Amino acid sequence: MGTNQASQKPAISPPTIRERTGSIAIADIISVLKGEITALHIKEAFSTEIAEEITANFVGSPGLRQRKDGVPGQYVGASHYRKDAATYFAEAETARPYVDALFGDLLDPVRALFDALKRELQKQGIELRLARSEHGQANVCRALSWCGSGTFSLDPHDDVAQVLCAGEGYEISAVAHNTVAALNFYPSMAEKGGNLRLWYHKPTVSDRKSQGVETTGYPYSAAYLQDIPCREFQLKPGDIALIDGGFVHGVTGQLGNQKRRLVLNSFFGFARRDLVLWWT
Ligand SMILES: O=C(O)CCC(=O)C(=O)O
Ligand SMILES: [Fe+2]
Repeated sequence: MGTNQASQKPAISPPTIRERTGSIAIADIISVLKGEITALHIKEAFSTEIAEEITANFVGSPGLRQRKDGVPGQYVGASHYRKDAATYFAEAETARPYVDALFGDLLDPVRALFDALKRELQKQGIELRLARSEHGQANVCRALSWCGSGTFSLDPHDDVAQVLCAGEGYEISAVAHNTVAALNFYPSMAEKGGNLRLWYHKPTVSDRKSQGVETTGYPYSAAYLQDIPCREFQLKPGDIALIDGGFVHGVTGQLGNQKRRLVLNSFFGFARRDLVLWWT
């Protein structure tokens, strides 16, 4: 008998989803970190003024680059995806002034969240810090504008494979055994589309192997996902989405050419009981 197709059907994990308007609560962030909440969508979480300033600074940034790693997009900052630690941390150091400049003279809302979470975790005897190596330290966020064409502007993927397979010199690999929380701030959205779609499925290592995405978690095919229920978050500038990055997710295609979709993204999770690492 050949491979039993039935046994390879992807398992469905019903998510716990919270949506609300206003400020993000530290307790909810910790619930995502602990795997109690799958996705948290906060509408109008930061001001339009900050959103517009970040977007203008991104568009005019001298640090704006085109991704060349097979994921279509433009960015400011550094991504650890498919990079060894020496390359990633060196890039993070080089990009830091450009990432900082995205916020101009305004308060950086991502750093404000990082600082608030750090204070709360400290009270619980848990350290929160940026991932680091002898080559440098991660930045608090990276800015990305996805430009894939077709059904998705960012293809369906999970954020765990790249952490699990991060390789030599990284301290983040340990986080892959816990929840990899993916934090997204949205300063700008396209007129239509650009929704964050979350499938109710958390791939295992063998699921990834079967799909040929063991080390990247990217991209999952339409055929693989076709029978899995999903949910879409319709985002507006000023929204935050915080998800368990182990669930398959992607960004739907965008329509309209007046506005570009922009996300500030970071990852964090428990490396040890008393240590939460943060990186991009
Ligand atoms: O842009 C988004 O909404 C999601 C970004 C994302 O999934 C990622 O950077 O891994
Ligand atoms: Fe992701």
